[in-house]
Amino acid sequence: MSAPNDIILFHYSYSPYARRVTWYLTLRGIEYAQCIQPPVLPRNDLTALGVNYRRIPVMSIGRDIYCDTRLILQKLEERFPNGGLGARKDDEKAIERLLEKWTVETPLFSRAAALIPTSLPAMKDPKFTKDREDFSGRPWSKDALERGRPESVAYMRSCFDLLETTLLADGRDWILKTVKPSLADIEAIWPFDWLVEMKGSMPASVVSEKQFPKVYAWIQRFRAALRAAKSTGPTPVSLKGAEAVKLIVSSEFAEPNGGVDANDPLGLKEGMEVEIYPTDSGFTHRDRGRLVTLTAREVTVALRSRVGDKEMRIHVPRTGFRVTKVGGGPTGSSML
Ligand SMILES: N[C@@H](CCC(=O)N[C@@H](CS)C(=O)NCC(=O)O)C(=O)O
Repeated sequence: MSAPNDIILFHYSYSPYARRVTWYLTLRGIEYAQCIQPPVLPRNDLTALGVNYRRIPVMSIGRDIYCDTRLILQKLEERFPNGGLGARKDDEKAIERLLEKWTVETPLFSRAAALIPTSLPAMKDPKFTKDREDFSGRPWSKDALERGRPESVAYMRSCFDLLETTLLADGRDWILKTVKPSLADIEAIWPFDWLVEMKGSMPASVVSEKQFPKVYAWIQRFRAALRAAKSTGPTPVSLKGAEAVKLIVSSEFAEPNGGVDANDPLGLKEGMEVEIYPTDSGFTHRDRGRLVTLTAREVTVALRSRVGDKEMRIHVPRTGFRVTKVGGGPTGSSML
């Protein structure tokens, strides 16, 4: 077994974040391997690689491990520049990046997630709810979820409205008036597609095809484009955990280190022992290693895999993650 293009995506199929990446790969026809993960911890395959980060998806290219879809999509755009889906003009790039920030970095997705019907089997499974308590750092309560629902419906309605009355208002097929879906469509569509697919997430009297015909039609077009790309494109190679781990630890690095910016506001130095972790959720799962890259857009630490004792490099985006020097010091604490 091998991984086409050395890419292995660790995910589970109903992760809306993972779909951002699988859709991108499908629309581009890029071959890859996948290693399906359980929806709750433990995730032994990632642990074997030395990865503590607990969110999904994670992508490896050789011994470089990329966390967070913002960084994963950027890396794929750079690694496969011919036929990339990213915008070319500055104002279009701005729309694309602002859409990424809107859907990934604002409360939008947690509002969407608050609309998961509490009648879904997973929501009644104590293993799942306990796992998500640990993830969010907040106690799980069906009553609190039900009480918060009307506010979240109102929040999401305003998001549907924004798309209906601005970006899609003139009847265009795709956000940047492209002939096919572009990265801007992926950046925008994923939470909306997820909610529309999830029966019972929103009352039809408030959010439906009737109130938001352009958003619903855009979602249908996007799904059709994906179906078409899937029917002609490559099927991902499925790897078992042990196979994926073996392939990764015996491969090379995909890219050189990016260096540590001497001007970075944190004042950290190359080679320092640091911890990296997300600031919004899953923050108790930290990766500790030697700082090898610190730039305006990325942080990378080198650590060793548990299986095979090989150096691995864990990459995360520069924003939405905290980097702290092990043992304290100037960056060892924060109020946030
Ligand atoms: N900002 C992250 C968010 C990823 C995220 O929150 N993923 C969800 C799955 S959709 C997750 O990891 N949930 C907890 C889990 O699966 O352990 C990204 O863009 O990749």
